[in-house]
Amino acid sequence: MRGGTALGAALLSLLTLPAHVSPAHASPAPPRPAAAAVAPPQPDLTGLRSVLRTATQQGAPGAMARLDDHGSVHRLAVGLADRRTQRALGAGNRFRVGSVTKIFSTVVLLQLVDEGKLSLDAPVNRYLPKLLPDGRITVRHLLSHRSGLYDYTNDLFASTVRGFEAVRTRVFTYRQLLNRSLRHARTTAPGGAYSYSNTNFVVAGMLIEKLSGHTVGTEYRKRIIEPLKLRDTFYVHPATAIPGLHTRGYLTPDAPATTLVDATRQTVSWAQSAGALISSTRDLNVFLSSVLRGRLTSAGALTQMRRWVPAGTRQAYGLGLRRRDLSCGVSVYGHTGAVQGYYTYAFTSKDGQRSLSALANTSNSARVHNTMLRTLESAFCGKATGARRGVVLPHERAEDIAAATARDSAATVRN
Ligand code: HEL
Repeated sequence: MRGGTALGAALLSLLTLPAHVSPAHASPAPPRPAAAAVAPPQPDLTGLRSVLRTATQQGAPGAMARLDDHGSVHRLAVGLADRRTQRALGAGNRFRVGSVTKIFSTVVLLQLVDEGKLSLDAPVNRYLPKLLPDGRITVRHLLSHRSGLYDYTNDLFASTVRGFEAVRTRVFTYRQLLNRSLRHARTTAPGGAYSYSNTNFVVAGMLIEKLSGHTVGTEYRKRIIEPLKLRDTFYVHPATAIPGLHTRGYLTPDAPATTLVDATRQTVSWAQSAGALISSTRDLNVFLSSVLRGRLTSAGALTQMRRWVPAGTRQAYGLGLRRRDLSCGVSVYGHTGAVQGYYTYAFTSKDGQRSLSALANTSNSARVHNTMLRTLESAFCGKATGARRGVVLPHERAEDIAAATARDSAATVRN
């Protein structure tokens, strides 16, 4: 860690401290010591390129990554952006980022906390009267996936291609999405164990719109996209096209050896504030580095964002933020995203000085997903990665409903 830079970032966050800073609230889990303090070894760019190539051999038409490391930039891209025209994937191509959107929604809400318009530990129903059937569910429960609200996408995408085609051009209201969740019993009591659910971030979107009086798209733009000069980041819902130069996205069907489905055009209305943003590896690196350096929220809000609850093997979840603990002892902070045709990986170091965003332009492939996770090992563990030292990295069970249907190493390349 570079003391001077960290001090500078801390001073900057103090200078930009909004008028209303929320007090620290009771933590759902004790602060985590040790591993987060390990400085990352040198990145392994050869290893990174090889991971991307492997992803393309496993069925992704293309894969790319961008590493921003203390001011140095490395861009890597292999394979195709468009299978029909055979256009090569370029490192600057835009794409759908899926649940990385959850960090944007969280930042907006934390800014509203900083402005005194929202309290993390207040019941959601205080701001949206009678919305939820359990008045004990708080804003913090939503953002840490501990509300117990059932994930309606489990039902929507039980059958991958059929489910996708049924929603591709649909436009949902938040209320319609929430109603789909409320047909089911809650998965935990409010404040119980982590249980990932898109429903939480649909309600987060409702809160943003209620408290700000604007659409989430307007709030992302005013509060994040414009201040950070993110030129590739768009919320176009319910439009179906990705603006400008982008990679197409190819959904892997459940049935083995069937043709990839071009899923590029869709409303992503089934996700909205839970996952409908478009961005680029550059913008995601700028954004995440800014979040972790405290440039978008008060220091107090960032502390809240990094209060962790256990969330699976070598993982924890804060507020809209994942922490992944890598094989070399380094922890990284960001989010993964899975939206039809696109797998996104966007993580940064504790000090925000090294950021890696990567994309494979396919989804619903456990094999490609597990390969792409290794981009983090190459970027933050370098040659010291546990895989190279013979440590077996856990083959990750995809956390979404893809887990139920995902094919593993028997998955085939489809042409
Ligand atoms: S799932 C996740 C990832 N998140 C969640 C969200 C997102 N994406 C979704 O909820 C989409 C689910 C369907 C995706 C689809 C595919 O792979 O294209 N799969 C199926 O239809 C399977 N039947 C937890 C992985 C995250 O990392 O946060 O993004």
